[in-house]
Amino acid sequence: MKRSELDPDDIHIKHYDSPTGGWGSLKSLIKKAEENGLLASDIWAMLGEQNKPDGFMCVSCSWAKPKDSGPFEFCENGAKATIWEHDPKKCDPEFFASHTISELLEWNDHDLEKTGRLTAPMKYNPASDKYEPIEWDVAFREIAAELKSLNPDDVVFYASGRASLEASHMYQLFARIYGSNNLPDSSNMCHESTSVGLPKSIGSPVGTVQLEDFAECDMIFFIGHNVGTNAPRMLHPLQEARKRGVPLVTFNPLPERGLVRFKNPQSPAEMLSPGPGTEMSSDFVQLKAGGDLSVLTGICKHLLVLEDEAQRQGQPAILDHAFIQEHTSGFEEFCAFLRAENWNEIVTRSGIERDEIERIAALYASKERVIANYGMGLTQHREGVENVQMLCNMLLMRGNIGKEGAGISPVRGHSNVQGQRTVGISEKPELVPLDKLAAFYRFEPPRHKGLDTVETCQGILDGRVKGFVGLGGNFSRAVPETALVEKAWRRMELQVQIATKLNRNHLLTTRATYLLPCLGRSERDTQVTGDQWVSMEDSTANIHGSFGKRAPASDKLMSEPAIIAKLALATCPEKADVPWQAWIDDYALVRDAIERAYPDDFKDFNQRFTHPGGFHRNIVACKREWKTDNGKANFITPRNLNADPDIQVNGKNILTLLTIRSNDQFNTTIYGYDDRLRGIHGTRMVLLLNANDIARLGLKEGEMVNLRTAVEDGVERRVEGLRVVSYEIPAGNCAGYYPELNPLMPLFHHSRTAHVPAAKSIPVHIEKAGRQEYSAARH
Ligand SMILES: Nc1nc2c(c(=O)[nH]1)N[C@H]1C(S)=C(S)[C@@H](COP(=O)(O)OP(=O)(O)OC[C@H]3O[C@@H](n4cnc5c(=O)[nH]c(N)nc54)[C@H](O)[C@@H]3O)O[C@H]1N2
Ligand SMILES: Nc1nc2c(c(=O)[nH]1)N[C@H]1C(S)=C(S)[C@@H](COP(=O)(O)OP(=O)(O)OC[C@H]3O[C@@H](n4cnc5c(=O)[nH]c(N)nc54)[C@H](O)[C@@H]3O)O[C@H]1N2
Ligand SMILES: [Mo]
Repeated sequence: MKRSELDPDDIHIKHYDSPTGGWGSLKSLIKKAEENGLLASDIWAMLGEQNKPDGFMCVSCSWAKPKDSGPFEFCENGAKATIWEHDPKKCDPEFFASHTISELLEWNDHDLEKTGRLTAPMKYNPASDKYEPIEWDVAFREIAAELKSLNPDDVVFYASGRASLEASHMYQLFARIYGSNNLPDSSNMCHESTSVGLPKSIGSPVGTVQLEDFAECDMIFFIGHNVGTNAPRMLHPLQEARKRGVPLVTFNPLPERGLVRFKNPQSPAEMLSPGPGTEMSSDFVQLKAGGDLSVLTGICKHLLVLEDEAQRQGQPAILDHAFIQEHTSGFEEFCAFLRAENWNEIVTRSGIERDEIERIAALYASKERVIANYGMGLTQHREGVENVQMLCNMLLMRGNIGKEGAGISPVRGHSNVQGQRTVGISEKPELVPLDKLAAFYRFEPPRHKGLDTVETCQGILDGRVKGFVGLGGNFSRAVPETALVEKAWRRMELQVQIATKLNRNHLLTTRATYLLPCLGRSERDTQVTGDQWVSMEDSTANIHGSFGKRAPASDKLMSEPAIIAKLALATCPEKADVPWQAWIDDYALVRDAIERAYPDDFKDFNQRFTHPGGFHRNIVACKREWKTDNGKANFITPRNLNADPDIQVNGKNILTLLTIRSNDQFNTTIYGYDDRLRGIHGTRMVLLLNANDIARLGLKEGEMVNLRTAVEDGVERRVEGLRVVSYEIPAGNCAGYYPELNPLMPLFHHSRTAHVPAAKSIPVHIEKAGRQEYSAARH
């Protein structure tokens, strides 16, 4: 088998103006299933189990699962993820016997994962340059010996956000007993800006909105999230709100289809009606990337003007004075900042006119119960934390936190990324109940801060990090500075990857490299006490049970909890008193352990987690109790409106690149080469540009260009071979796909305080294939 070459004749770009969902969604799904060799009857049986109280929780996004589910509770992309996991093809020892790693390194991401499910534990043999089978017990013994030969501080235990609460709690305990707090997870590249920003604002690292609030709200903000692709089930509550006439105000540089029109593929009435579907955004604010801080400041600034006017005219107040007085701190300083900011700067930085911002502010001022949702467009900036806190400020001004139908709603990524942090996967020891763990299991956990994702990359580049254990994910492909990280990766001593499918990270072999295949979530997990349940936490802090019923892809697979426990038993059984074997036998005991460590959040865990709709963690900000240092919700004043100090637009030929996901991928997992909702087919190597920029730079649609990072630090970062596509994107911005464009992201280009890579604002130059730089001056 050779890696597939894309046929240039298959590439076509055309405007897509149908609704999200609808027949396009069903067609895309059926095509995907057929490509994977699945029968229609299998698919429907499997999808009927998805997101049900007695079935498995979707492996795609983390959006809330309703109590009263219909016969099918899935979306196009959740179904794709399930189909992808349920791949009848096998990436088995025979496959590895016939391909060297050097050869596989030439394959692309799509083709690597398309080889199918990993079926047996493998170890890399440098002599043959191949992965070769190894017995589980031998693998555990050898990995333990390797781990023991390393300094625990030099080993990183990464988690990608998918593993269950049970596996995650066991994983962090194993790492800490071994002696390491190096527990970064994908959240470090994602919503860490939320986890760092919200606790200072409202004393909670997670949002305050629940599914029921959508039925009560009278206005919705939707900021920097591509819901039609990345959390499509969320379109249902949004659509219901729209049908009630609730305004939905979107901030996004791209006119994402899901935020324009939607037809519910699970509603026969809608599918059969010829209409264009529901209009999703009532107001689409197509701001420049990084312009959110400015628009939000403008809205807040105008609220003060409206308040002054209301007072002058003896009208009801615009601000919620009682709430501000009783519950908040920092309002005076924040007002002084708002009054001092000038409109010219707000308009220039956001690209949005003052009267438009004032109109949105007036709309907001007229509503009583407002929800603000947001995603990567807000968090993946140098000032991502400030962005999140500014959104909080706006909500606090009108008391929109801690009341029904209102609140802040970070839309998380991976299906259990929020839960992993809840049960102890964190490099920040102050967030973990270490004293309790020490007392329960009689060991001394390390107390110093561990490495986060950016620091791990730095450690790999410096040669300080010597071992990497991955609980899922494709770390080297997802991080910034990919080219340098990949090169340095091979200098490590040890790599252990627990995974379901082969990816590029697995091919970056280190001195000792092990690939441990695990069960997927939809698969039956049988242990001595019977088939096991696991659990996860969704974006709205509800905990759900998940029960896999499908036959495992291979009888050699082990579950994630079992792999972790066996690693712990082989590596450091003497260092602590943990009933690892009993935990493998019965995961209910792990849930008891979680409840013991986190009694407030997990009260009666085993009794409650299989209830329809799950149970809500005890998020006290929802009740207006603030677990902040001063016991108040805080207005936090940003330093200035510059969302990105690396973007010095000192020449017109520097553009701001935002890296985005297509409708045919799950992070680094590439399902295919079509981005139906953006009208791009047959290729991912595109650069979306404003028509005026194309003309200004003397480019032509369809022309091939290269991108080079516009940062002068002695490192050359370049991605070649991108096709110019004219797109409705603000002038000065351009967009292309992650992970292909990750080599352009400098490692230092991240949120100052949360260290989230600033993937939505990378300064770039466009070059012609001959490496001649394009500048406005020359053309
Ligand atoms: N099918 C599918 N589902 C997924 C994933 C997937 O890859 N595929 N990934 C999962 C994960 S881990 C995550 S974190 C989420 C990601 O889901 P999203 O948060 O939607 O992330 P992105 O796809 O990166 O898109 C970010 C959106 O922000 C916009 N944007 C970019 N820059 C700015 C800006 O400066 N301001 C504003 N206001 N908007 C901006 C982009 O145009 C885009 O619409 O989805 C999860 N769900
Ligand atoms: N430029 C740019 N970079 C980004 C982003 C961006 O928007 N732009 N987004 C960032 C974000 S939000 C995130 S979350 C990260 C994602 O980074 P990661 O979480 O590291 O990457 P994924 O692509 O989700 O990981 C896919 C792999 O997980 C494994 N896997 C799948 N299912 C399972 C399972 O059930 N168990 C186990 N053990 N393994 C499994 C498979 O082997 C698969 O190849 O990327 C970040 N990087
Ligand atoms: Mo994410």
